[in-house]
Amino acid sequence: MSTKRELTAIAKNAARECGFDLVAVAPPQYGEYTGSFRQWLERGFHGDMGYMARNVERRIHLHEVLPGIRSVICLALNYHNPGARCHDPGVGIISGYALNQDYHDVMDARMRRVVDALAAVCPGGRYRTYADTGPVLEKALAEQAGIGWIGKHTNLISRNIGSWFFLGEILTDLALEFDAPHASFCGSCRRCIDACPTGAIVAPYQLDARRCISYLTIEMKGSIPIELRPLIGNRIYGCDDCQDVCPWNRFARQTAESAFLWRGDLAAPDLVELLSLTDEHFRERFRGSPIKRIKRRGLLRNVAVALGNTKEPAAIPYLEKALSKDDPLIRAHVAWALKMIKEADLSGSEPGFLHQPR
Ligand code: B12
Ligand code: SF4
Repeated sequence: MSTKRELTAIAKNAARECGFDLVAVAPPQYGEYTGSFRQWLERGFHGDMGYMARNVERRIHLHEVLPGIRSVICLALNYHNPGARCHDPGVGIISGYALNQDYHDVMDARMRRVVDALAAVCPGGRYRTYADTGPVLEKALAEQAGIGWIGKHTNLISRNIGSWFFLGEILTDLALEFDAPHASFCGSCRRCIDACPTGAIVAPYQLDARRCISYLTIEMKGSIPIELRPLIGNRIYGCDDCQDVCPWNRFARQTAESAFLWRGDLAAPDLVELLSLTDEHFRERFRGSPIKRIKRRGLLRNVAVALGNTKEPAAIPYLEKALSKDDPLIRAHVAWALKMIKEADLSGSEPGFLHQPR
């Protein structure tokens, strides 16, 4: 029979051997975070993410997720690719976390191995794993475990590795040693708030998801609000601006996980080429990538907005072609893009540079 200390060491050693960058243990409760979460929902900041508003009691009471829960093992896996970003307006920007394979699969496989190491010494233990896959407030748990602190942009930041990492948790009924919660090191800095293109960080630590480009380009399935489209620029999947400007990301280093090393064709995808993707090409190109989640329909909607924002008349023939035969959601965004470009052309404003399709 292993002691609490021995079990904690087994879990942490297994996590490090599986390649996790950070590991720490939290008690299974949320304390004051539940109040902030309820307020966020009351203000409607979750928008169309119905899953956040469903089963609220389950999300704030961990024992409803795993009866008898006594500890939460919090894990972080770095996905950073320094210098992978291309700021050319003729290409789309894909957020750094989506430049290769889907992290849900990568995190899950690694967490299973940590569970196996614990189950080898505690076969009767109960375990449940999550990485953006279940009703848990992951950042609140990770802050309490001391993995890092919730920054003003609402992402978790580590003093050692910055904020470019995914979070995962192993909920268990084993009694483990808890780590100390992390203090905040944001100080008076407000760079993330000032850098946000859409003003989504409405106050420090409070994000109105309905304005966040990550929500608009990934989570929201319908029409993107017209007043927000020009602010999206050429971001076609997620957004990293608030983390790009964070001084703590000076300490970020290259990921050691080969599944997250950027795929060359995703670092600077040509907008016109993406606009011509068929369903079959989309499936082939984004197999195993998180981008497959938004389907061709969601991606082409975003690409149309980005093309409209280039204000480039050379895009008109490609957009007109897309207008003639596509899904109503894509057509509506393509029509908006054509309107933007034609209006800009009439007013004589400078177009952005558009790549010719290869
Ligand atoms: C819903 C969701 C979103 C939504 C809403 C984001 C949000 N801030 O809630 C949208 C679609 C916008 C989104 C975007 C992104 N997401 Co997201 N998302 C989630 C999800 C599923 C739930 C988050 C949640 O519970 N929100 C509820 C609100 C209330 O939480 P909150 O804003 O963090 O508020 C808390 C604190 O700010 C605090 N608080 C509130 N007020 C105050 C006031 C004070 C004074 C203080 C001290 C604290 C405080 O209390 C709140 C409750 O805990 C998690 C996975 C999970 N299950 O946890 C991933 C998760 C948070 N996302 C993640 C990522 C990577 C992203 C993006 C970076 C992706 C991208 N590049 O496009 C962006 C970042 C945008 C941003 N600035 O946050 C990672 C974050 C990893 C990290 N290092 O923190 C997570 C943990 C997924 C994972 N397993 O890795 N996401
Ligand atoms: S991800 Fe982009 S849009 Fe969302 S809060 Fe950060 S800077 Fe603003």
